[in-house]
Amino acid sequence: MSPSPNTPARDRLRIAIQKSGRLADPARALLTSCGLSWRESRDRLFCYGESLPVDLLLVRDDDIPGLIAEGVCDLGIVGRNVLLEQGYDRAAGGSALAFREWRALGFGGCRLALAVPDGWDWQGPEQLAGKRIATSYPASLTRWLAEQGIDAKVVLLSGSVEIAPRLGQADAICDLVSSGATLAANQLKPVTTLMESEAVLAGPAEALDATRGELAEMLLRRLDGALRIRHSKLLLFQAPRRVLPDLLPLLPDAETPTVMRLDDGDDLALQALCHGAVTWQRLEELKRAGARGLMVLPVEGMLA
Ligand code: PRT
Ligand code: ZN
Repeated sequence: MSPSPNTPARDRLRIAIQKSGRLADPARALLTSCGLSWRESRDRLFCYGESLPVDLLLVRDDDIPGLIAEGVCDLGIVGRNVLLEQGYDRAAGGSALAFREWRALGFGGCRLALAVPDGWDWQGPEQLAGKRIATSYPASLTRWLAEQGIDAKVVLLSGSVEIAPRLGQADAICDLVSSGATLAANQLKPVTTLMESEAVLAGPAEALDATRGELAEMLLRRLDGALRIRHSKLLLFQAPRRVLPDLLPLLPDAETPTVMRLDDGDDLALQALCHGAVTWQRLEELKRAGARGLMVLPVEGMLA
């Protein structure tokens, strides 16, 4: 949905993130790593961007898709589970999809799973026919049940879904799981995954206007760089040219290394950006294969 014609054009980008909760700190840290900084307002609901015209709105995660749909915010960081749930809900109500996932962000990982009491001899989804399933994700569950061709009753609960079977409110549940400890503590076992989730950058389904579109593109470029180097290290070392065929297989996660010749001899200086863990064991393997002067450096930023 476009903002109403009476809304004055905004030339600052506005990003909604969770005010408090699991995604609040990592979302802010990620945006900070993209070079954003803010002057905090006293109520801490709105943070004015200082380094760039990019402001933050601190809200409940459930409000983020709607804020994007209404054009109040341009982007948001929210769990895919929330974004899809609200998308399915809007689709079921006949609304066009006004928001979509722009990037997966690699934190806040969890899954929306169906869980049944430990004592169930789980044979498959058809066992759910005629049963009551408690969930805070009715649209996702309803859609999945329809795909499976199962007629079950969806019991909507806003919280404490895990205790519903013990309270006799439901026969099974559909809820978010990460470690599985909460399910186990409630004598439940996960049997099927409906959706894999993580924090995502959400944005409007349609393009932003020119000014905010350019800001969003710049942010995406920085974000892609930040995500790419999140677990990366720069590896510097020297080696005789003849051992290269032994060294390169030890760097399967590295981008094509930069190779420089040292003097006129056979010696090379190499630098490789490794996207996996550069452990002591790996350094020792490289040394055994003929590398020397191995140095591992953190990577602060990257712009492709
Ligand atoms: O106040 P607000 O509405 O903003 O926050 P909220 O309470 O709705 O959300 P919050 O902060 O709990 O979670 C935000 C997002 O984190 C979710 O939408 C998911 O995308 C993501 N996330 C990742 C999780 C979990 N992991 C998770 N484990 N959200 C909830 N849980 C619950 C899970 O359902 C279980 O009850 O945490 C409990 C512990 O999980 P186990 O499996 O480790 O025991
Ligand atoms: Zn919430």
